[in-house]
Amino acid sequence: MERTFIMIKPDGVQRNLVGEIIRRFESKGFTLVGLKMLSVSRELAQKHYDVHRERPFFKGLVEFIISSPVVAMVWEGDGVIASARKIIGATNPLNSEPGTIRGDYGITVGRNLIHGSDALETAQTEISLWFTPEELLSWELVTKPWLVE
Ligand code: DAT
Ligand code: MG
Repeated sequence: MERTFIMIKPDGVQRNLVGEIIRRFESKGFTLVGLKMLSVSRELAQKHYDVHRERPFFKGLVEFIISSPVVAMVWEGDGVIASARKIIGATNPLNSEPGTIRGDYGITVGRNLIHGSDALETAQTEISLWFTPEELLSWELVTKPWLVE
């Protein structure tokens, strides 16, 4: 079953949007299989954003992610990776559609509230970077027959 890594960034936590953000993935019908709050180490932040290492915003991005606690999650379901990206919205919140998390709550790219894996391979890499296998649960929603045929 497909899984994706989602992180509520420090701004999402500080702005009391943890419940609202989790609600959107829950209401959609995806299954939460891992959840933890943590202060991110510089090393983890740098590894997570390694693809952006050469970009001018890299240093500021790492400082931001380690500045205050985050909520890290793994969500499961058919098509969850692409669907979560739609729920999250475009990278720059000024371009994100209303109804998306970034579109509803953000105005600047450096404070865009949430991270979501962008493809199957990055999802797998990110999940194993942030969670141990023991921290991930395999379970089935009792409502599943009412969500999928
Ligand atoms: P996304 O988070 O939508 O996958 P990304 O992977 O291109 O976007 O970039 C990772 C994060 O880096 C993004 O959420 C916010 C920050 N970022 C991206 N482009 C930026 C820019 N031009 N200026 C400042 N921060 C930027
Ligand atoms: Mg990205």
